[in-house]
Amino acid sequence: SYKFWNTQPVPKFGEDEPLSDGPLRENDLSRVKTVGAELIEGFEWDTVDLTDDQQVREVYELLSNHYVEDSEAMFRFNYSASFLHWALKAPGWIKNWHVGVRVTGTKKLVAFISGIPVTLRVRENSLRCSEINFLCIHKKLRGKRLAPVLIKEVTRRCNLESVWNAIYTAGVVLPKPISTCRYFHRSLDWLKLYETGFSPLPATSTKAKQVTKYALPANTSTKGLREMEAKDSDAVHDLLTRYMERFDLAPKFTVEDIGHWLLNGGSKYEERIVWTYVVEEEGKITDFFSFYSLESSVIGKEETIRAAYLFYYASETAFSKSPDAKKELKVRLNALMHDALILAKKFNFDVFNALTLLDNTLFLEEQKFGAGDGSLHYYLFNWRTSFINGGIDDEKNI
Ligand code: YNC
Ligand code: MG
Repeated sequence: SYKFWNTQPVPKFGEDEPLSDGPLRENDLSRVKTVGAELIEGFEWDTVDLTDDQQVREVYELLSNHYVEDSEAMFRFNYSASFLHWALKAPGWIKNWHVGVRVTGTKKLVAFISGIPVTLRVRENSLRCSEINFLCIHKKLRGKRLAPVLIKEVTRRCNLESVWNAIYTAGVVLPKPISTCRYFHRSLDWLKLYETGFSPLPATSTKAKQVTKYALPANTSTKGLREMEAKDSDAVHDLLTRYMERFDLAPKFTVEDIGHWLLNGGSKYEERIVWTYVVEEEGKITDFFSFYSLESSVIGKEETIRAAYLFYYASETAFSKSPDAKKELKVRLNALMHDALILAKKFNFDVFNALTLLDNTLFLEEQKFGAGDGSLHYYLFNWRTSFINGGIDDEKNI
C-alpha cells in the first residue's frame, strides 16, 4: 500500500496523466533540516569517503553480498571497486551524497545510498537532479523500514545543495514509473551461460545448434571503426547531443562528462570499465558506440558472468533526410551493433545486454538478443510528466 511512498512528492497510481509538466511540491532551502534524523539505536550515519580506497572497498563488500539479485536468487550484481570509483565520482560529484549507515560499536558498514549530480532534459524542461543509485541494506536489517530513512536522508542532503529533483531506476514497481524498459540479452558464450544456469536450452534446439546460432566473426567490418581517443571528445559530444534531442528523457552532458563516461575517466582505474569506439570517415566522426563491464556472481558458486551493457551511441544516419531514413538508420545500427558484439566477444564477455530504449528496438531482434525476465522502471522525484514511450509500450517496439 506504499505507506512511505504515499507521503513523497511522486505521482500516484490511478491519477490522470498530467496536463502539464512541473514540480509536485514547492521547496524552501531555509526549511531543510541541517542534521539527519535519528537512526535506530546502535547505528549511526556516515559520509563514505570514496577518495579513500579502503572505504570504496567497504561499499564493494556490502554490495557484493547484499545488492540486487534476480527473482530466483541465482545471480547477484558484482559491481567492481573500479566501477564504483567511476560511477560515483562523475564530474561535479558531492561527497555528502555518498551516505552510509554503520554499526556504532564496530563501525561496520551495513547500508548505503548514493547520489551524483546530473542535468536532465525531461521533454522541454531542463532539471538539476541527483541520480540515486546503490541503495542497499544488509540482509539482516531488511524489513525494518530503514529504506525510507535512507531515502529521506539522501533527499535532505540533496536539498541542502538546492537540488529538489531526482532520477532513479528500480526493478520493483513503485509510484509511479515515468517509463519502463525491458532487458534483452545476447549470448556471446552460450555454453557458459547454459552451464551457469543463465540460459536454458530450448526444447526444439541442441547445444551444438545454440553455439552455432550465436557464433560471431573474428573481426569487425565497419570501415573507419577505431577506439575513441581524448581528441574525439568534442566531436562525440556534438554528435551525441544532437542524437539525444530526438528523445523525451536524456542527460545533458558537457565535454568533460563525455571524457568521464566514455573514456574511463582517462583510464585511471585498475580495471577497465568502459569501451568506446568511433567511426571516422574523411576526418569526421560519423558514429560511435560504447559498452561497459558489469559482472554478476553466480550465487553459491565461485563463478561470475561477465556482462557487457550497451551504453551510449549515436549515428549521423539518424539525421538523414532521405525518404528511406528509418531503413538507413536500421541498417547502420545493425552494422554497428554487430561490430560491438564482435568486440565484446573479443574482450571475453559472456553476454551483451541492452534495454528497450533509444533506437535499440531497431536491432535487438536482428542481432539475436532475447527478452529477459526483468523490467527496469524509471522514476522522477518531485516532477510531474506524462508517461514516456520508447520502452516496451511503444508501438515500434517488440
Ligand atoms: C527501491 N528499490 O516500497 P512503501 S534500486 C525505492 N527503491 O515503502 P524497508 C524501495 N523504494 O511501499 P528493505 C525500494 N525497495 O511502504 C523497497 N522500497 O511505501 C520501499 N535490496 O523499507 C518499499 N537495491 O527498509 C517500502 O525495506 C519501503 O529492508 C520498505 O530495504 C529495501 O538503488 C532495499 O534492490 C531495496 O538492499 C534497500 O531490500 C533492500 O527490504 C535491499 O522495510 C537489495 O522501501 C538491493 C536493491 C535497490 C536498487 C536503487 C534506486 C533507489 C531509489 C530510491 C528512491 C530515491 C528517491 C529520490 C531521493 C532524492 C530526492 C532528491 C532531491
Ligand atoms: Mg529495513
